[in-house]
Amino acid sequence: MAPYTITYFPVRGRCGATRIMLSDQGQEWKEIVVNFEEWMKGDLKKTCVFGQLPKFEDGDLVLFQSNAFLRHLGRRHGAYGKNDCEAAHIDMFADGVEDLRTKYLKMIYQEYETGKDAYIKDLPNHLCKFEAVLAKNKSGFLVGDSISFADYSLFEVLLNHQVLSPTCLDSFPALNSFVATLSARPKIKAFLDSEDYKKLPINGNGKQ
Ligand code: 0HH
Repeated sequence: MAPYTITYFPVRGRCGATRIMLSDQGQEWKEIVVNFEEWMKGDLKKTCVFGQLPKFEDGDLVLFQSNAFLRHLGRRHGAYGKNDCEAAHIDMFADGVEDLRTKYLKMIYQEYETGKDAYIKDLPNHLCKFEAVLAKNKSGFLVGDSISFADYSLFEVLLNHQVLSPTCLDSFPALNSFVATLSARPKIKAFLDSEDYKKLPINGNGKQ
């Protein structure tokens, strides 16, 4: 039986990075898909610690907050650095990715029509920070010489941005290479090619 369960709406949304990480780590998981009508009944919402999905279960452990899922999986599967200093840097970069994700989601859900062009124009100012980190570290990962949950999170955010603006990584060789390398990891490639991945929209409002 799969040890992990994701309960979420039928979107990639805030579970995109978790699913990519689980795939790459060779893990199986069960999906419980919650549709709009079911959610609006309100019963499930009442059981969610912050009144929101996604929910992640690892046996008896029940988690909310998608970045907590990534951190938990990082600890479980050796993707949280080799020591406390690496872990601290991984946290730092994961929070940097979260800042970019939050800006992206605000644009997608609140100001797509009015703010998309300005968002894309400003994007290099955010991407250049991650470019500098990857160019400096040289291992192909954000921290140390092995993959961490922050890498999966950055990768997934970059995939979404390439849908928003297909040329957005063109002037960032390290980011381009990062996306190419992670996309080619066999288990990630198989997941990205799967119907399970392709059938889900990135966001819940049809914007991308
Ligand atoms: N910080 C949290 C995390 O990272 C944020 C969770 C969150 O925003 O886990 N949850 C939203 C859904 S994510 C939520 O529960 C956006 C996907 C939208 C998909 C369509 C939703 C259709 C059903 C209403 N939102 C519902 C709510 O707050 O009542």
